[in-house]
Formats: sequence, C-alpha cells, structure tokens
Amino acid sequence: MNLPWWKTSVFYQIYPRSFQDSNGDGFGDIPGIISRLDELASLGVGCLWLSPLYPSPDADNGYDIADYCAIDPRYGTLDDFDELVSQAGARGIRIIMDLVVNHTSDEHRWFQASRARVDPYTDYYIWRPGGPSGEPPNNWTGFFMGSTWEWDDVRGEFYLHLFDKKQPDLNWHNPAVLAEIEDVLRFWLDRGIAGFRCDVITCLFKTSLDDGKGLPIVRGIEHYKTQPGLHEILRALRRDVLDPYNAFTVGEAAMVTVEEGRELTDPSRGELDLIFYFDHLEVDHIFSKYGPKPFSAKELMRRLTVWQQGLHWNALYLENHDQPRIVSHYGNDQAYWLRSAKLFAVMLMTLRGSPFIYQGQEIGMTNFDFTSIDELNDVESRNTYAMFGRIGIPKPARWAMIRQSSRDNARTPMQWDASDGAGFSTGTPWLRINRNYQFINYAAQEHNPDSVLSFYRQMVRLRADSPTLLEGDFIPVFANRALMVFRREFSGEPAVTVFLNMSNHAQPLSGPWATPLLQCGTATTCLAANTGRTKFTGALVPWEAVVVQDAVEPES
Ligand code: TEU
Repeated sequence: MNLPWWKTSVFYQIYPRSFQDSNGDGFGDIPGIISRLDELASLGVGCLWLSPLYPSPDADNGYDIADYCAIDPRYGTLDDFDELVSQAGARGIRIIMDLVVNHTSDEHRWFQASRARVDPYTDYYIWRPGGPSGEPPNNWTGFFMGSTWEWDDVRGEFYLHLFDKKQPDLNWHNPAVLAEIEDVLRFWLDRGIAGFRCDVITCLFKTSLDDGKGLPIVRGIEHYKTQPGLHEILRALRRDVLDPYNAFTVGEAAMVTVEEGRELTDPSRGELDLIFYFDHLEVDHIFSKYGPKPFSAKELMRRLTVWQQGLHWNALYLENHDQPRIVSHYGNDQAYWLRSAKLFAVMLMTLRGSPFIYQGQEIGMTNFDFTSIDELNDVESRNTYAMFGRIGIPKPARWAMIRQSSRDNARTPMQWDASDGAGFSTGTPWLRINRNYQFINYAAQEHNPDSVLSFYRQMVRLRADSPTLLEGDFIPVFANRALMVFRREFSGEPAVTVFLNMSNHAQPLSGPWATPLLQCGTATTCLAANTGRTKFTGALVPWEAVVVQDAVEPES
C-alpha cells in the first residue's frame, strides 16, 4: 500500500475555545489541548485540524483574524503552540491550521492602513464609491444576511464583506495580497505544521462586481464562486509554498458541483488535496437550512454516490463547528441516541475517503438545549433571527428554525466528565454547557466497552486495518427511505458490505441486498455491528449498522 499520510489518517477537528480550558477563564486554550493529547491518541487520530487560534476581536469566533502570525493570548503563546506541535508529533499526530484568507478582521493592521489609503495597503481590500444617491455598489447579499457592502467614513467608500461587516474581503486581484499570504503559510509551515484547512476558499476571487441574479440569499455568488482566477491562485500557492513543504490542504467548498470539485482536487492540476462539500448534509433542506423537509436515506445515498464516484478521494465529515450535531440532525438523539450515534461512526469510517471527526462526535454529543436567543452567541444565528423578525416571521417559528440549525449546536463545550463545568473548565464557560453532560461525557464512556467512544475506537481501527475500507471502490447496492447499503471492493481483498438502517423502524431482510447479512457466520463474517449482533435473521432493528466481509476467495 502506498498512500500518502492524509489518505490513511483519521482527522479530528478541534474548536479550541470549547475543547479544554486549563486556566479557569472559561475559554479553551492550547495547554488544554496538550493535556488531552493522550485521549486523542487513544482514539487513533493522525491529524488535528485546529479552528482559528489567531488574535481576533471575535465578531465571528476567530474567523475574523487581526494578525495571521500570532496566537491570541486567550489561547496561550507561540511557545505553547510549538509545544503542542512537538507533543502531538511525539504521539504521531500532525497539526493543520485554519487558513482564513477570504477576509481579515477590520481590526487587522492591513485594513486600518487601507481605509486611510496608506500604501502599499490601499488596494488590499475591495473598495468602491457607491451609487449617485449613496446606494451600495451592487445588489449582493452576504452569508450572514443583508448587503455585502459597508460604508467607511475614514476612506469615504464602501468595502465588500461576504460575511460580517467586521470581516472585509481581501482583494485577490492584487498580487501583493498573494505574496503576503504566502509568507503567512511559510510562517506556520516553518513551525512544523502539516498543512491547512482553507476557509471559504472557493469564494476568494471576485471576477466582477456586477449585480447578482436571483433571490436575496447570497445574491451575486455567480461572480465569485470557483472562478478561473481562483484556480490560478490555488496553483500559485501550491507551486510557491505548499509543494516545497510537501504540505496538505483541504478546502471548504460551499455550493460547488461535483465537476467543480473535480477541478479543485484533480491531482494533476495541483490545486487542493481535498474539499469539504455540503451536499450530503443538506438532504433535509428545502432551499436553505431554515426550511426543513423529511430526511430520506435514499436521497442521502444518491448524493453520496455522486461524490464518492465523482472525486478521486473524498473528505468525509458529518459534523463541524458550523453544522448541527449529526445524532440530532439525521439521527435520533432520544430513544435511539446510543445506536444512532454509533451508526454514524460506521458511515464515517466505511465510506471511501479521509474521515474527519468533530470534537464531541466521538461521544455522541447532541444539539444544545438552549431556551432562548439570548443564550446564543453565533453571529449568523443572531442576524438571521433578527432578519426573520423584520420580515414578519413570528417568534416561536423563528426560534424553531434557529434551534435546529444554529451553529452553536456544535459549539457548546466538550463534555469530559460529570463534575461541575463538565471537566471543560473550573470557571464560567464562554457558552453554556449542554445539561446532558452528566449523562453524555467522555469519562463515563472511556472504559465502557458499549459506549459510543469505544465503538469509534473500534471503527477507526477497523478502517486502518482493512485495505478494502481504505482503498476499495465504492459501489451503491440498495437504498430506500430508511436504508442505505453499499459495498467496498478492492482487487485481491475480500469485499465489504455496509448496511445502515437510518430509521426508527425495523427493516425486513428481504431482497438480494440482504444476502451477505443473512450469511453472516457461514459465507460471510460480521466485522462490526452497533448492536453487538453477529448473526442476522428477520430484520435490521431501528438504527442498526452492520459491516460484513465476504469470505476470502479460496486460492485455486
Ligand atoms: O464557513 C463558510 C460557510 O460556507 C458558512 O458560512 C456556512 O455557509 C454557514 O456557516 C453554514 O451555517 C466558514 C467557517 O467555517 C465559518 O465558521 C465562518 O463563519 C465563515 O467561513 C467565515 O469565515
């Protein structure tokens, strides 16, 4: 087997402010991460993606960066960071950083200089005078609702911001911006990191600032999503910096088609290694995440198949700091919490690609239990709630929409144990801990062989030890509203079939798809099941997930 490290590794995303606090200020930090490296090693992960640790005024929780080459004092120091890289390395764990270069904070010194027209920064951002009666330069609307333009009195012009008004977009038409960012990459690569997760990378290059078409939800996107200018930038970064350091990249790619995804990740084009697409997490969306429709396993299978077969290698993920918890989203976090949380471990570790576990997913953390908008921190949730109010949506309906989709669902502190502060902090946490921490926590699961955590460990090992699961082709077998059945095949190795019942109802084992299951113990072997069963007759029980291996072909 000759795969690069990022194809064999399991990744783990840390949202640092919510992972582990070491000094009692209620805010996670780097020494806290270091203190949990043994737990991460015992899960079997090979690389950590750290959400932003840079100094930030926190308009968007660190995704508004005020200095690319420093550590925010709330997280620690550069020395702490170096210590983390070294201690992780000693356990065979690599680190990738979040690279947020579509925009900076408005408090970044480049922006402060740019608004005052101090060279060379004058054209580092996208400034325009606006219309004759003071209207914004175009009709674009942003990711966090409202116009993408903000008037700046200092400069006497509007600046573009696809996200919050405190996140002005960099001007990637300016070669000096590329040169600056290349230096940022070198700064971190020189400290021993393995690469980057590239935030909203597909939106970097704005080809034109013409009016956008369509409804006022990210209106204008056709002028900046996956443009030829973006491909050029990605190739320059790869050639100038990433290749010389042999560095890895995974790019966040919202709203891309599989054809666009192929262009971004085709190894011969030298752009990104992997992308995070969103299609598979939007099966139950009408139009946007605020308009839900019933989940269908058949539709999930259809979408996954497009990407599994469309890209040479996939970034696999079911959660991150922007998504609801998967056990609450597609799973059943009440009656079938344990089983459905484990089912997603099976899905994540048996699809073809590199799996990313988001902190807390490995213990089945659920969506938050907040009761009012006042308890929420997320800028997107707050803006959207206010905007829905302005267009007349009544409070209870607005709250219901925010509750199931808010990014804060995934941002509550990590639940380490049942003590006050959940082992996350001895102080007051920056965001309230989910009350279910007394029941759902790491310590309760650590030595329990039936826990979600133990099952994740088992599935991580299973993937690592199976050439078929690592490299095999993905072949869809069967799907209906409740069931997904797929197969992995790799030449010279026994094939593996995966059965997922994503419903609250038993699913009869009828039809040709069920044969490998019915033959468990005779012609086939059960490698893993979230119910602990090894023989199957009659039906799959609700939320049952089973991995079955064909008998090895006898040598002739
Ligand atoms: O997210 C970009 C992005 O596509 C999100 O706006 C996504 O549409 C939304 O979060 C879904 O609810 C990245 C980061 O992951 C996010 O945390 C940042 O807020 C955003 O970029 C701006 O940097």
